[in-house]
Amino acid sequence: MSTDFDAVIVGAGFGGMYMLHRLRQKGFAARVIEAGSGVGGTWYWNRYPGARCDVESVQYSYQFSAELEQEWEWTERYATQPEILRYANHVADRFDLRRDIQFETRITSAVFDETANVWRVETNKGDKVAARFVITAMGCLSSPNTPKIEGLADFKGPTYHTGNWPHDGVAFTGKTVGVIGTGSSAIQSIPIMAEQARHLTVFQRTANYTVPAHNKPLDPAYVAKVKAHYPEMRKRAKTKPAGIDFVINMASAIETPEAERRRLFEERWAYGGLGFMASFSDLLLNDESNKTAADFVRAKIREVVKDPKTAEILTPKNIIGCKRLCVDTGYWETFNRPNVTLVDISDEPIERITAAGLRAKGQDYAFDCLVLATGFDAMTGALLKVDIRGRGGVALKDKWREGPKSYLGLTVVGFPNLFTITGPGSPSVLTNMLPSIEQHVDFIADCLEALRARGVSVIEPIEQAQEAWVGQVGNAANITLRSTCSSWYVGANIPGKPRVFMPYIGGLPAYIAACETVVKNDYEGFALA
Ligand code: NA7
Repeated sequence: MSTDFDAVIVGAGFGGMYMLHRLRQKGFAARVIEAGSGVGGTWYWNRYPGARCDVESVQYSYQFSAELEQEWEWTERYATQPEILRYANHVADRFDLRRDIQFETRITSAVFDETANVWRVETNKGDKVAARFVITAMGCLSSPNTPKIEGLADFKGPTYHTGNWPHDGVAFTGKTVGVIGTGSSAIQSIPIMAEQARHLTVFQRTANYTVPAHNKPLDPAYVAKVKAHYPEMRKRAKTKPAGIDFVINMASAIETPEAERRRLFEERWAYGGLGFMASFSDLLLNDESNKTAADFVRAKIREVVKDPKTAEILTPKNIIGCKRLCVDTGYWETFNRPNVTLVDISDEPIERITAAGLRAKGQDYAFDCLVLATGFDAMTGALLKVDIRGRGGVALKDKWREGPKSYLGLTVVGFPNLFTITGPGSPSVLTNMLPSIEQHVDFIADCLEALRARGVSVIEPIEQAQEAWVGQVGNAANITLRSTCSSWYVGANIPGKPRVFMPYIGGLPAYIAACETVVKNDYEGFALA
């Protein structure tokens, strides 16, 4: 049966762009379908003030092309959203990707035709495309979560979601603003919105931990050094669980004498960034060790925030690093400003949104603009918005009713020739996304090449292999404290979503080794036909 393309790739973020490039290199015909009008995925949509990557720019970048690494100049330790988007556009131009990307088009359905062994893909623009493979590159945090708060449509002012921000920006100057949420997006945007707005009211359901970024312009001498040693740095990063090249102190927090422990925390705090959680190796393994880090950060909040009552509300009660740790610039300091009010809504949900603002705990709050910094239906949200049907017409959303199950986070039983880049069951959001994406893309491209060489047209995981992998993902999650709190990692932010720890927490090196073993053993765990 002839097809329009060997592969349809869904999404033109970093995953989709590199997938297209690799497939072209191997002589496959591919079409990328992208909802936005440009490339960049996460960095195309998340344009809220202060949006930045919390992995350092020299590490959050592609490594497949040495020329690209050498020619691109990052300007700050943590790149801003506009800079990352410029980078994505540069990559698209440099590798001439746009001619195979269909923009402003959403895939509505992908149905596997078992008689012809092809995927039949339909879009909201009326396209009907047949392809041997469907490869999703839809991002893990790309389906914004708009909470079902009563009266949301009644608000008379503009409502913005951080994950789908207006492209022309928003002028808050002279305005009063209400923000719901205190996750990473809020923590990055609140300090900037507070500088612009006449008054900012922050509605906090759960206090969050954040570590200072200590962002700064990159020193040209440092950049030159990185450029001279990129391959070594990338190689080292792949030996680290998070795929980020920072030093992990292998000592136990609780077994380290208090003065020394404090010195090490202070050192990491002064350096800034996510490496704080690598101060000791057991911070996410036992409560007592975790408490040493949590208490350290709690004390920092009390040092910074002048009003003791506000400091108390801002102080997280849960485990540090259980919800994703945030990285900030001036977050807690912002609550010392006279034009910022913090409202604790931890004990009672917001009653309703009103025409003038919102009502919480029996009190009315008025503001001109409402910002929903309420996160995403993570990891499965974007995938399940598409009507994906495998063998027997079974829908993926039914197959995953009890939570996502996959083989290697890449493939699903009953869904032949479907690959999910950074899908649930892969390290993805627990790692530096760029190397994780590249590893997935390389795996898929090599797999398609191997299938073509053997004249195989259908690949599908075997139930037993999938079950074993799901077991491994679950066992890894059970060892850490990370699976114990109500985070988006377990789907707890979306009412009704099954509680399953979705990413693989065994670390990037173990994951890469598992994939390599599968390939070495002739695509072990897959049925090839
Ligand atoms: P997050 O981290 O999911 O944060 C969402 C925030 O919104 C969080 O504080 C939530 O409180 C809050 N929220 C969500 N729904 C409600 C309702 N109904 N009422 C009050 N508060 C609510 O999303 P972000 O966009 O900040 O960050 C996502 C990731 O992007 C981040 O981890 C980085 O990887 C980059 P909760 O904590 O659920 O009580």
